[in-house]
Amino acid sequence: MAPFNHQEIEKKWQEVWERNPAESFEKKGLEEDSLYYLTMFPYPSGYGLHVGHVESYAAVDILTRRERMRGKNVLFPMGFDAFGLPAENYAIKTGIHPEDTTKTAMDTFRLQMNRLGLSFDWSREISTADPDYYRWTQWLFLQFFKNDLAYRAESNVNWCTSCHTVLANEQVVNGTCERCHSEVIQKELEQWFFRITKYADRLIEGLKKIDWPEKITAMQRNWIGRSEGAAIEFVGCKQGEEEKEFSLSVFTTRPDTLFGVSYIVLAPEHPLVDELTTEEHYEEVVAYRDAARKKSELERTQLEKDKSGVFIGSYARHPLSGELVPIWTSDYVLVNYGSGAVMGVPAHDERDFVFAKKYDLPVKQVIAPVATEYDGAGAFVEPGLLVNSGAFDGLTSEDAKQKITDALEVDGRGQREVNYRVRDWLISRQRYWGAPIPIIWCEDCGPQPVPEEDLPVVLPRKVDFKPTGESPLVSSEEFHKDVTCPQCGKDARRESDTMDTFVDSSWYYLRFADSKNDTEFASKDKLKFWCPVDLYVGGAEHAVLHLLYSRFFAYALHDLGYLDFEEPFLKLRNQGMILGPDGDKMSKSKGNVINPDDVIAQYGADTIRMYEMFMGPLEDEKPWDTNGITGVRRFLDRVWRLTDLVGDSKDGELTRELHKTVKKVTNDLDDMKFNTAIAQMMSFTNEMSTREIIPRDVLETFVLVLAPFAPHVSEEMWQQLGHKESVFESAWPNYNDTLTQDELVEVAFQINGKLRGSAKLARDLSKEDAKERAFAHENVQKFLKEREVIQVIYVPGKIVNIVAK
Ligand code: ANZ
Ligand code: ZN
Repeated sequence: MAPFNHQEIEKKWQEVWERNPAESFEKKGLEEDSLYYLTMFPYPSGYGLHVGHVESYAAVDILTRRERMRGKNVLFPMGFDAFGLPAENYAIKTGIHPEDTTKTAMDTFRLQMNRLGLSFDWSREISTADPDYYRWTQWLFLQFFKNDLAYRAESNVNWCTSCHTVLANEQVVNGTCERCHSEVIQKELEQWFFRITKYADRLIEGLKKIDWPEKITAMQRNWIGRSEGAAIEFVGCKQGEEEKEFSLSVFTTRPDTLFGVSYIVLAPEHPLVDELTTEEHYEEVVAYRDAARKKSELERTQLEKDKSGVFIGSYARHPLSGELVPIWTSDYVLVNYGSGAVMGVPAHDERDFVFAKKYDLPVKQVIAPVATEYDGAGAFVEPGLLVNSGAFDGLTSEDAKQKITDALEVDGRGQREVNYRVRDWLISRQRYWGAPIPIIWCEDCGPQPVPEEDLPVVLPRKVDFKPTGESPLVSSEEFHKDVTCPQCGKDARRESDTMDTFVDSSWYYLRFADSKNDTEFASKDKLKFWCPVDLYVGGAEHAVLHLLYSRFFAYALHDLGYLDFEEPFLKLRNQGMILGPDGDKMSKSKGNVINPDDVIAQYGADTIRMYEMFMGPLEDEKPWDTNGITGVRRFLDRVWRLTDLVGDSKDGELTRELHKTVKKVTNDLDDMKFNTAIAQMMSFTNEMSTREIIPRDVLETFVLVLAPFAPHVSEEMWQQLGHKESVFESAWPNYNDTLTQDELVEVAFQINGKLRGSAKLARDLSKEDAKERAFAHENVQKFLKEREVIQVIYVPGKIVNIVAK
């Protein structure tokens, strides 16, 4: 029998599946029988699909097809995250409109996905750049606006010097732009924000309810960064001709160290710097502040970075001891965290220690280690017992935190406070290719929401793309200026910023539930039927962007009464990165990029699907291996040739192996262990290949198990085996558990070569288990007594020999 012609059979079956999507893939079902499986929808880049996309799509397609064979009704949709900067930057360079490049790219992606035999439900396809979609993105913005979850504020924002737009904190990576890696500077600008901070606590709490990789939940927890502590009021005293006092609040997570304060630091931008700087120090302070403004947040806060600062001439009075400590300004204190002021405790904080050593400030120990002694060589940052702290001496750090805060609270010199690292989400962008923010600016009435019946606010096609720092939409007279105030009817201007594309992707999974609805973003019934998502698969790079924003959206929409759940993605798994054959990250410049189209053309869709699942655990990083690809193709060829060997016969051993295989694949798929499931199928195929005749039922059952992995070959074999219906119309096979048990054999237990007992054990029992059985044997225990065991030799299926002194 010739090797199968993948081009021929793939084309044949993809056409059939496309013609009968409902019959092939969608079964009617009850809500309890319905699952929602999702992979992160792609940005349709001009480069087309890469092997990393294939990895997550193939994995979820396999699970989807398997669940459908189990009678489940699985929603497995696909669409495009179509707005975004690459298409706009390309337009600036070439003049080709983003709408056109995006459309071409989406056509390519769709074609490539179909060539992989992915069973997406294309009837629900969405594109976030489609007015039918962004109409609802805008509508959601308006709900947030009306409920005080979207607001406009002036603040110090991240500005990318090359993209000419503001960025959310989540898009600044090591002080550079997440997209183009250019420098990010701070600018004082008025922008639109979503009030994600309102949900900080619930977004932390909710992490306990979902089945996500620990790494991702930890990243979200850190990003939200909840800190419990106290705001403590010092009194800033300005001396001179005119004595003045100011209340100076610091935020600390360590109120137990209050008696160790030897100075106060204000952020350079703190308003009290102006009030408290004495004339003598004025020039130096202003120069310092100007220098600080040019640094990025990362430069300012990194532990390793040299600390700098200047004394501003005034002193602060300690709330409990009444002592006066000098006030400094330093850029290691950030203005927008806590109160922008810190109490310096050099003995117990590393940054403060470095600062105090540099400027010769006192180091006062107030916490003693429980077991060791403080040597003064660095900061002792652990909790311990209080010393040099007056009435609080002897308390543990934990107790002292409470007692000291209580003492401060009595007369209002401090109170408990929780701070969060996360900032509100800055969502306005001064760019073209995004959803317009549906707001109209009126000189008299201020920002007015566009009436819902006027949605969508359509992105005009004709604009000047050149980035100027202002949105390109300003260049469209018709869009920007031909507009009246919905409130008073006066001439007005339309908001020209567009939304961060992460707004589009924060709710797309909801639209899939009801993607054609033109009266609601999705109907309550459909949302209830399909959502939340049961399984979500995508890259780990979205840990704090998309995955945090989507959770915020779901919580907010839940509270506004649109959703009956809070968590959008019940189970999350990340696929690991596929590296080039050289073990490096794939990149055009290194020339190590594998194009899935080439692999499909040469080896077939079934081969690339199975190979990528066989490379290793889904979540691992793994290099491409061309030998591996040919190995998988050879395996499929071998399976294919088995059709010739089918006959009427019985084969007890093969049947037993078959049941083992069904069991292993079933359980491995439940655990998403694709590689070990495939390894079992391979070893079973080797076993079948040794036979002259293979019982028909054995091969048929095997084809059913193989089908989700290699749908084309399986469908073709199924037809050759005489079936009229699609293999995917058949039920996933059951296994007989007693048949999967290993055969038991008599194993001898020896001590120094003398027989002391025996037991019936599985032929391939592990050494650990076999040892355990031997040591548990009564007679072995009797002869072993207190003797020292030197070695245990195990020959599976034969003996366990204990060597003892
Ligand atoms: C005194 C102290 C003593 C502190 C000690 C720590 C250890 P997290 O966990 O990040 O919330 N801090 C407060 N506001 C700050 C700001 N705007 N910029 C830089 N640092 C700031 O850290 C809270 C701690 O960071 C606070 O507790 C404060 O230093 C500092 F043994 O206060 B601590
Ligand atoms: Zn008006």
